[in-house]
Amino acid sequence: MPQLSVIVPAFNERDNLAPLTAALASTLDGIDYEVVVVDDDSPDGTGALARRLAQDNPRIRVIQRIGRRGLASAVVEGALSTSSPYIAVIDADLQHDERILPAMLAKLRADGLDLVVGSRHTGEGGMGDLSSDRVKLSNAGRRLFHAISHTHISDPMSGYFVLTRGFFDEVAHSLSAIGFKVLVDLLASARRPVRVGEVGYQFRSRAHGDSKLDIVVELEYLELLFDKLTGGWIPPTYFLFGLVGTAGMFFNFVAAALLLRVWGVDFFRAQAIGALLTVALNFFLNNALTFRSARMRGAEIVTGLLLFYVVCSIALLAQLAVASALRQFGVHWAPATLVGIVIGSVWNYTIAAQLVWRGHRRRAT
Ligand SMILES: Nc1nc2c(ncn2[C@@H]2O[C@H](COP(=O)(O)OP(=O)(O)OP(=O)(O)O)[C@@H](O)[C@H]2O)c(=O)[nH]1
Ligand SMILES: [Mg+2]
Repeated sequence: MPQLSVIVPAFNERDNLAPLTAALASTLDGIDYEVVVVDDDSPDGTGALARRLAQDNPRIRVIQRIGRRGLASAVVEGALSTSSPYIAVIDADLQHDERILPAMLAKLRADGLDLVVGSRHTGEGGMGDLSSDRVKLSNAGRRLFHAISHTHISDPMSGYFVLTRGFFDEVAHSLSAIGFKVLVDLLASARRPVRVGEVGYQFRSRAHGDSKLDIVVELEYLELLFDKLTGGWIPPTYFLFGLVGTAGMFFNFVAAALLLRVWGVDFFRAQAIGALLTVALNFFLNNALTFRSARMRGAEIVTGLLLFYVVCSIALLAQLAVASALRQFGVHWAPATLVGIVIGSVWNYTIAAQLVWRGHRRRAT
């Protein structure tokens, strides 16, 4: 049985795999290890190349997921597929300096820690030539992490770390497995103080392939934090649904105002057009963000949009029914309105998730 399983999440990383596995072979000389490449059916053939490499090197294994995407879930499933007492996670694109891996493992064992992070903010560490915008984003992420967790660690945004099987098993069922920030997920899922250590390294720039980091990844980090803060009781997609709905309210107001005051449309029509446009806007935003794992394309969009209009109308009726029923029981207008809004939005979310975007990603647990 290998002592160390090195999990490598890889999407469209064909040109990086051979250099990475060669670098791992030379740095991990003397350690009994295996490499688990977790590929999400990359169009560039990363999975096929990994299998070819595995033919020559029995230390390499491949998991190819079809119809799935996601860095965090790739890492979690890679770790679950192994049995070694130590698990490392390293990016495929050679940005993480593999030469410190033996030192990270040695520290984990010698100091009896749960987890050792490859850090860009300690000792020899550095951000390399990462753009100043990316550094700012990373710093904002760090601050948010420190707002939800008491673990003292200089680089919670790192994707490079080694942990013990025991610690992984302890938190595995509480992981959200959303987005890119697996380390934040692991640390925030622990129900006790985590024993962490850090080893510094210089972040390298990407040699080949494209970054997968985009605005959705940032939103996913907020989703992850929301999931951790609510203890998994409220679906994180509801949080995005709520954000989209709030943005829609502002849009509705501005659209109605423009129609009424600038284009001289009468009051009732301005309300109706504003509301219809807002539902369409909400549909497209939810399709692109909230329910992106079941995103509709092409002709599906037309039926999806029509269905969403029906669902929203029913939600509106439910909202009105609840608010007026409460009013009849003598409840003050403010709580009656608020309860109506909450019932309407929960109803809207639930039916939209079940009916319009069936099969969107749900929590693993
Ligand atoms: N299996 C799998 N791996 C992924 C997915 N998204 C990203 N990865 C891998 O996760 C690692 C980190 O992704 P990157 O795009 O390098 O993100 P980053 O390092 O924050 O951004 P850059 O500095 O621009 O490279 C890489 O090895 C990617 O191939 C995914 O959906 N599935
Ligand atoms: Mg990268």
